[in-house]
Amino acid sequence: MSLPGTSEQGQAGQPIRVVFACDEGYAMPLATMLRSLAESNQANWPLTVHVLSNDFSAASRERVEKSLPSGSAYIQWMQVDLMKFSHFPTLPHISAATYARFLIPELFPAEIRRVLYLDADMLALDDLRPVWETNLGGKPVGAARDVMDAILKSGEAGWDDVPRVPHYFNAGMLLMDLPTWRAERVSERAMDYLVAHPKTRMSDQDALNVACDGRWHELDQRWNFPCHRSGNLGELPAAKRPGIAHFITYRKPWLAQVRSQNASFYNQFRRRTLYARTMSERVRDAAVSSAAGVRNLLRRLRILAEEDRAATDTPVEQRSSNI
Ligand SMILES: [Mn+2]
Repeated sequence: MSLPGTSEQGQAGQPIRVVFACDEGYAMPLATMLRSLAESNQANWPLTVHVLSNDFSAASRERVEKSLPSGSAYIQWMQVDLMKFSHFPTLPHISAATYARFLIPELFPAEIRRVLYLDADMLALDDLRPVWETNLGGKPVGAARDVMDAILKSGEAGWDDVPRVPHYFNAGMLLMDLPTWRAERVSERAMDYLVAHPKTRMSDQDALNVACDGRWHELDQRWNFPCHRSGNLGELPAAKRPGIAHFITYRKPWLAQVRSQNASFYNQFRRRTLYARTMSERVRDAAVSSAAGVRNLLRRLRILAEEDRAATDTPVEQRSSNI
């Protein structure tokens, strides 16, 4: 039961407040995500957006702001010190900025009770009002299940360094109830986990899953839809499109070398920002993508040839060495 005046009831009609945490190196994906967010949330203009970063130049801030339709959002840039996370693990496609989400509860004043944290490697494709107004049932966070959840439950080998929780969520979209998060010391307990398990596979996401074990509200996966192997979003009928598409793993649709099926879908949004690719960048991307395609083809042909050889060769033990 939620009482009048609690954060649950207080969200109806309240402005949507979104938080991102990213470095300047992610300015283009941030601008593209914000563009998609603004375009799919006209009913919610002006959106309130906070960007937490260690380092984001004035020129890049301006370029991100000018990538949005005028009047669509108010952006507050918040400088955060990520030094205290410098000893925590990162991956090639995950920077220390990922830990900035642990700071969110201490950065906002008491009157702000709820924020929607989002990764910048996403596109918002629908009005966020329904997810924003979700009743969290007194839990500190709402999140959607991660693709890892099914892998862990299947008992597949090779994932021993991911914590075993009953259900495993993706930390790229977190609907945070700040008073409850603070009261349950979620950030502190997540950091304790990282100190005790510095080699945990999914770093901050593992830590948040442990800290929120049994204490997270499950949101529909359409609000954090994993897009690494799911085909071309542009080909989905409108009714099946996710509310928020999340380009998980290293397969980012803006990287020509990964040949993402969503590259052109992503570009529909990117090209309306000040980070639209120039003609020479498009030519370079086409060349990079083609070269990666040829390398893929060669690799597949090599595998086929090896399979063929294995099937027709005499057994290894009967072969004489020719070295
Ligand atoms: Mn992400």
